[in-house]
Amino acid sequence: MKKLLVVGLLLVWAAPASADVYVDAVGDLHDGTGGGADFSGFTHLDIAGMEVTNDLTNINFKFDIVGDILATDWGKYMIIMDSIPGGDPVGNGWGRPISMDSGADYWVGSWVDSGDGAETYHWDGGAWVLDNATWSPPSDISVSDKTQFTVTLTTTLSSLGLSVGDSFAFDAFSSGGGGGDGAVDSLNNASPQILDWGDQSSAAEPYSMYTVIPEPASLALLALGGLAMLRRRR
Ligand SMILES: [Ca+2]
Ligand SMILES: [Ca+2]
Repeated sequence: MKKLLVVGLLLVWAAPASADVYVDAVGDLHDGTGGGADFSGFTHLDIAGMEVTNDLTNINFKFDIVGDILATDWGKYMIIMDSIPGGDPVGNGWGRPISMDSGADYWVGSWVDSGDGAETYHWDGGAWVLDNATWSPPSDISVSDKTQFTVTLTTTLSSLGLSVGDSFAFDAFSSGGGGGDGAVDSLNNASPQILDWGDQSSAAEPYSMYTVIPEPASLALLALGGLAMLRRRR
């Protein structure tokens, strides 16, 4: 029994944090061919992928970006979510020309300039409501990590109406600082999402999906419990 316990504890300790990884094309910003804007030099707006993780309290969205977001720091990074029936099929929390045809319920917007910051919104059936903002503490959401090529947003599950076992559909975008700037890149779309700054676009389908998991440590402890029971049966 003691040996099994030790093995079980080592498994808990060695278990890597699991992450759901989403991959986007690199170099998929419109280059101006045939008109519109040439975004191709804005590699800090080129999303390479995203990793999503959660524990029992928080959910983390880590954007992987092709270009250096420290050297060029005006990028805006956003997430649109459909987690419950209904929602807004035409807009989002920031009033950007970005939508989700299935009906958006939550919106996360962030910026890596001006000292970094982020906000969460929910659709209340008639309007978008700001729930959390880093500029108005206490805030559930934060820019929890930023490196040359990543920005990680952490917020509470409850701020997005989520509990363990819930699934939601989402897309993630990059954009510029203008209030009318659209989705220059979409995580879900391997082709250029828009041709010019102000173009309207919808979250690309098929949507990315994420299911809120029980804490990995809890799973490991459950496995440990199973081992102990097997041992007892013998
Ligand atoms: Ca991309
Ligand atoms: Ca894309």
